[in-house]
Amino acid sequence: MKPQHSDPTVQPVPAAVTAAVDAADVTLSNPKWAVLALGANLGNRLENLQGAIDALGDTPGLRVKAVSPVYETEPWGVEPGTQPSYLNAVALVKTTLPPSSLLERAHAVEEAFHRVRDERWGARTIDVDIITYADVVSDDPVLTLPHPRAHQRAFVLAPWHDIDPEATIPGQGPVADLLAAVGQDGLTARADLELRLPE
Ligand code: A4P
Ligand code: MG
Repeated sequence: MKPQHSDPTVQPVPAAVTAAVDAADVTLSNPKWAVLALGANLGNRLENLQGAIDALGDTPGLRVKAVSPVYETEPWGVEPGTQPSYLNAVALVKTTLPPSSLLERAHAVEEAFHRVRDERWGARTIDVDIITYADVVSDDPVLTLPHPRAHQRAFVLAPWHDIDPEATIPGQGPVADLLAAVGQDGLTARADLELRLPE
């Protein structure tokens, strides 16, 4: 069953978004694994995360294969007390979309949730970042792979480790080691909240 979006900041993904991605659905010969990090600290945060996962699952050429537990996390990169806390999670996807189309799709999903970009690291209804795409390494600022800050962030590493304990970040090392190095301060596992795979 699709989530009921009772919060005014949560909107169903318009058909136009899916249609726009159809045009960009350039297929590769074989699907690749990608790791997506999701974060929300405005509106109904859990519904926003679930809605984004469902919208990603509706993408031609993309299957959501695993969804992590949910963590409540202190905002990173801002003055303490100036932003609501986040809910963060990680999704493992398999996709025939090339990286640029996957980023386009991530942005379309963010826009469908009325995300407003007014300041860097500002509060947001939903953020969808690409953490890794196969073993691609790129320093292109439009799409930096792996995500340049993922290895420093417990709110990415902890949920990722939960669903793939053997994962590694190309150029950085095993997620388990990176998580041990950064620690889990500011993170609370929310066992009372659960995200579902798209139907
Ligand atoms: N971009 C480059 N590489 C990537 C990538 N691998 N994935 C570009 C996604 N986007 C990538 O992102 C800015 C630009 O980064 C995009 O135009 C894209 O082309 P954005 O989503 O518009 O803005 P942002 O997310 O505010 O900026 P940034 O620098 O990506 O922020 P971060 O690093 O993602 O941090 N605290 C907690 N507890 N939990 C969070 O989820 N998130 C942030 C955002 C800050 N603090 C947080 C959390
Ligand atoms: Mg982002």
